[in-house]
Amino acid sequence: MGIPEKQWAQVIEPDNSLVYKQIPVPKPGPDEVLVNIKYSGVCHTDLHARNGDWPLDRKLPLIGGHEGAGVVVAKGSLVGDEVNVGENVGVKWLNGSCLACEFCQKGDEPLCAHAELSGYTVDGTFQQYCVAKAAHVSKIPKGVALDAVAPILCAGITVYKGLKESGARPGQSVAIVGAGGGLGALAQQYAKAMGLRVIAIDGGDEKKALCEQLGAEAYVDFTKSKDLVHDVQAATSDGLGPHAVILVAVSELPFQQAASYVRSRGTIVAIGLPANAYLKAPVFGTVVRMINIKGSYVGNRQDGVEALDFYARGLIKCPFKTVPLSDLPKVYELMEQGKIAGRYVVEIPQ
Ligand code: 8ID
Ligand code: ZN
Ligand code: ZN
Repeated sequence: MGIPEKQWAQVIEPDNSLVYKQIPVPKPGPDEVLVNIKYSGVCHTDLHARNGDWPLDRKLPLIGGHEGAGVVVAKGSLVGDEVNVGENVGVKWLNGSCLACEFCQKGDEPLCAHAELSGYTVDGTFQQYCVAKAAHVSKIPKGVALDAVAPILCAGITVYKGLKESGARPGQSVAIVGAGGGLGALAQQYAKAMGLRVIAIDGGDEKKALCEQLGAEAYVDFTKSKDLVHDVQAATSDGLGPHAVILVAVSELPFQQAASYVRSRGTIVAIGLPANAYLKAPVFGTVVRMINIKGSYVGNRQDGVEALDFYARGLIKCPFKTVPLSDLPKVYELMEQGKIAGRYVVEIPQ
């Protein structure tokens, strides 16, 4: 089947409006592949990119999307046998990096100063044909369904990395803040697969039902709790609070609360990126309780391999809803209202 000249895409215009239209199919450069995207997850980062609310310049006009699962249909002259036409691959947030700086050499390529970001600094996966650096696409094992695996490519890798960064050990407890959202739902599944005990924090009964289905041992509703710090600590078996806190909410308040309920010597991992927000913790309590506060940003290529391997082994089961690419504005609307339990995946027309 030939590669067409034109394709459908959701384009963010310079005035931030989203227009579904036909555009030319891009051509891969020498070190790139062209991927026929079949499905793409919709991450809250895509909404930040649409709204332009981060202190980081975006390409405009821009095609968003960075949880793309599809098939390689062409590759550049410098791409060897590591990726071949016909193989299933994932296009992630990290579209490419220099591979030569200290961070890249040490496997910290998300920190590369020359990193290209899918759906942010380069066009992403809300189009039929997407270009990505061959070195950075994730191989998707044959037999893995491309719709269900799509959310792993950002949400899955990111929370898996964040859980590793937390240092929490099997048998210990982890609070997941924003547990009913896209990252949070997957964080619960990875945490369980890693032998951790989950306290889910989110709002509303739909998210409560989802968290219980995903295996959380406790659910704290931030919209109903009169004393969130007490309720989170009380949810641990000895009342001393969770060993780790994974912050994947998109509001500032939980980033200010976590230091009050985390266990002494515990670790708070900030992953969510609410606009204009600050982390806050009392110096006294942080010192005398030896609290560790850190950030975690997506994952490197090996984190991707490992997160996909957990998935391929059937350890990560997460519900998702599928809608056509043309319905992307509706997904953003629901996301803005905090009404999405789990993830939406858009089906790309073929
Ligand atoms: O590498 C990274 N650090 C990375 C990677 C991918 C995504 C960071 N992110 C960022 C996104 O840009 C976004 O800011 O993580 C954040 C979460 O992305 P998401 O999971 O895709 O968003 P969502 O599906 O909308 O879920 C957010 C959840 O937070 C809950 C909401 O109810 C929703 O379920 N929430 C909010 I808003 N306030 C809360 C609160 N006070 C809360 N949950 C608990 N307490
Ligand atoms: Zn993302
Ligand atoms: Zn680099």
